[in-house]
Amino acid sequence: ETHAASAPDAAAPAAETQAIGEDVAAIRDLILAKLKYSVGKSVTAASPHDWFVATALSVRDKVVESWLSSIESSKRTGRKRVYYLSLEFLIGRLLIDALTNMEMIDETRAALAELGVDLETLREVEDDAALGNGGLGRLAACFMESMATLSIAAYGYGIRYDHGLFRQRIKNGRQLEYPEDWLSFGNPWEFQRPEIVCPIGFGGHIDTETRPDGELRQVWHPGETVEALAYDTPIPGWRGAHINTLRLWSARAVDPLRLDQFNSGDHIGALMDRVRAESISKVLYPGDTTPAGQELRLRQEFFFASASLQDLVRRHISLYGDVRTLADKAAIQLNDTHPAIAIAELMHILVDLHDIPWDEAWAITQATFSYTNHTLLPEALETWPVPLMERLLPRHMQIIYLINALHLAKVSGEPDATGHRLAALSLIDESHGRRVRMGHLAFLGSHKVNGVSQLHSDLMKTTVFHDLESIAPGKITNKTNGITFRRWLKEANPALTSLLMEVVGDNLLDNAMVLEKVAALADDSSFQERYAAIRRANKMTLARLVQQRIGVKLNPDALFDVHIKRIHEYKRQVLNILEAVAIYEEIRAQPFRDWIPRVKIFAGKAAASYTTAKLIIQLANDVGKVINSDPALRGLLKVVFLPNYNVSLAERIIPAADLSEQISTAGMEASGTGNMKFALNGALTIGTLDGANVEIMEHVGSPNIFIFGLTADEVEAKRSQGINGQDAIARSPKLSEALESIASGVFSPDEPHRYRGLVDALTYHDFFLVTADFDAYYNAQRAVFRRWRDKPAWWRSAILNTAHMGWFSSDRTIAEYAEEIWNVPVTPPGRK
Ligand code: NTF
Repeated sequence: ETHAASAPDAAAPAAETQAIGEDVAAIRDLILAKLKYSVGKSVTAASPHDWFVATALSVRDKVVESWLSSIESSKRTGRKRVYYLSLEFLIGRLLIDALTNMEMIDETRAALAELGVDLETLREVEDDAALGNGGLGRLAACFMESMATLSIAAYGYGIRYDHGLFRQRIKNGRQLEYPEDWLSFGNPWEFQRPEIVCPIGFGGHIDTETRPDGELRQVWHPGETVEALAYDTPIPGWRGAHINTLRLWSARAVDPLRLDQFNSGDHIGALMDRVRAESISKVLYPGDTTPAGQELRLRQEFFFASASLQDLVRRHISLYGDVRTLADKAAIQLNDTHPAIAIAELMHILVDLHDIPWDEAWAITQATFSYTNHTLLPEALETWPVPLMERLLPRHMQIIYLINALHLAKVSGEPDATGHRLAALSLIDESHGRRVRMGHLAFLGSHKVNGVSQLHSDLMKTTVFHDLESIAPGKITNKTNGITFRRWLKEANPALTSLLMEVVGDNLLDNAMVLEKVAALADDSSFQERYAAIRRANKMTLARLVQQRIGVKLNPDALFDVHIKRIHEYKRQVLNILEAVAIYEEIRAQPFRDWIPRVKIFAGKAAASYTTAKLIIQLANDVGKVINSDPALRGLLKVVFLPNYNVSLAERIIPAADLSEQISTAGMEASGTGNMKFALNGALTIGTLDGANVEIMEHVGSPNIFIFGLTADEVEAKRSQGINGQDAIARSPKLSEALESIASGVFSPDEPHRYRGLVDALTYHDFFLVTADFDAYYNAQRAVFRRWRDKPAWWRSAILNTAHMGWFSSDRTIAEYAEEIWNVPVTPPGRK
């Protein structure tokens, strides 16, 4: 019933205006009703937050309408469901997202305007749902949106943390962590489901019983039980045709308090069980440097894996009556190893609770599960101490032993089954205490295992999963990551989206591949001008935000060189800072050369316990402080660190970036997804041949990306010769000067030796090969400058980046998972 804007008959535009007018009035009235009856405020008393809630509730009504019919239709058609298990969903804000996908944004903006309320103000008062750390969690959020867009009947399962990722403040250049409190004003998007509660056991003992048929059965009697309570958030796909559910579990005690204890005067002791139970869903990623922290993390993993498995098995049985058909009707995707204990939990459910014979249960399990690996970093590969598992999950530990025994029995018959090989294949790592390898468990319990870029998937086969791959050739596949264009193009950069739609048509968000049409305009000077004007406006907006937040004034005509992501040594923020220092010294030496004004923008959080990463944050801030206040630079170089990086800040920064820093040590960044967001929005990338950068280069063309540095193979070869940086430093005067000034306290006059250790590490033990890549990086930056001076050439490259990024839509990624891993159909969006 939509009226095509291009309809040839003259009556159409009038009819459309009228329809929109009616919509606007209806939306306005609905918002007013929500404000009054749900928020309980009058128009005169309402705060921006009240208006936000009223608006959210009004769009939520439309979402729910479509949600209920999606659920009904999945039931009716008996469709296979996808369950995405993830300890992280880094969602960000939802208001603009819901309005966009329900195609209500213009009408709602107009309705609010009639009420004297600005939608942009409401956008800003929503707290980010920051239930994730970085790329892995954000990927889960993009995937939820794309699964709904493609009408896949999917559920996301995770934890409803009371406190998401910490809030970062910078004081005297240093990171401080504060608790984040996203629920303090309530959450208008979620529905509590008090009737959906799963008991979660821990500890206790196991009895052996004899079943009526004479077989033995293991019965687990947990020593402690907590409850998982469901909260559902509807996730609308593009155009609102299909809505999925994100079901997050909150932990609570079976008994809210011990009344006898309370009445006898022990008011705090009476709440102990409750505090212990609730601590499970209290915070995202509790510090795991202590044994108590490690135990809590394992409790979180089992808590949500068990609740999710109980829930989906219950659903399957109520629909189909027989748990043995589970794999036909359910695909469970493990987002990294965090939910891998679900494999043992499903075996427990099938074998212990449903009396399914072991071999059949194992076949069902393998056919149901698949696993995505997101990192090869050894410190991130999860292992759990056997004694901890035995204490916390005694039955699951038994099951893991049995899986391992059968697995090793199968391979020990092979001719090459040396002790060394069996040790590498075992689920139990015996090399430093006995530990359960969760990656091995995830691999064995799955029918498919995937990496997140071609390079990463290839490296999986030659490194951590080398031995397992040899006994299951073909199990490892690649699914290169993607991003949702609804959020990262339309919502973050509406002006650019409109321009692109003028060229490619308004189905851009239905089929991102139509972006290719933009390539024909890469050299068109009037198109370049419009493209550049939009980007300049975005830079002005960001400049205002920077001024507000940290009081530094930016020149919007400077090159915005942006490095935003978690702070980690392998991501090499230090390499970027070193280049800033080198340029700083050069400008001071020759202040009147034709320098290009440039702003280096950093943002990102360091794990609270990661000392070196925190020192890197301090270095960026210290360097910025000196550079930004040096009058000799005449504003030619600025270095800023924006505090509290999160999804909503990324939505502001990315559309304003000219240069995207993707400079990890090759072989270490599994994929990257920020790299895709930047290139789509028209930033050029300076990067190594790492992760998805390789595929971005293949798509945008090597002239339109600045690739430098050692390749993954060269990194490996170089490391095997030693990682001393002295030679590289000696060969590069710029590098040695930059290091020398940092080490001598030029940027830390209050504590001259602050960075001595950091510089020593680079000099003598440069594992991330910063020194080895410095000159190549420096030269790549000079190539960037040459391109920047030639504006038509720059804009040509930027436009070609945008034009060729369609393949990196998460719709493409999800369609691949659906076809090659889950075996479920997809329905592309489009006008009904
Ligand atoms: C991250 N992994 C990788 O570091 C990124 O390269 C990748 O883009 C994302 O996953 C999404 O696949 C993690 O966050 C973790 F936790 F695995 F280290």
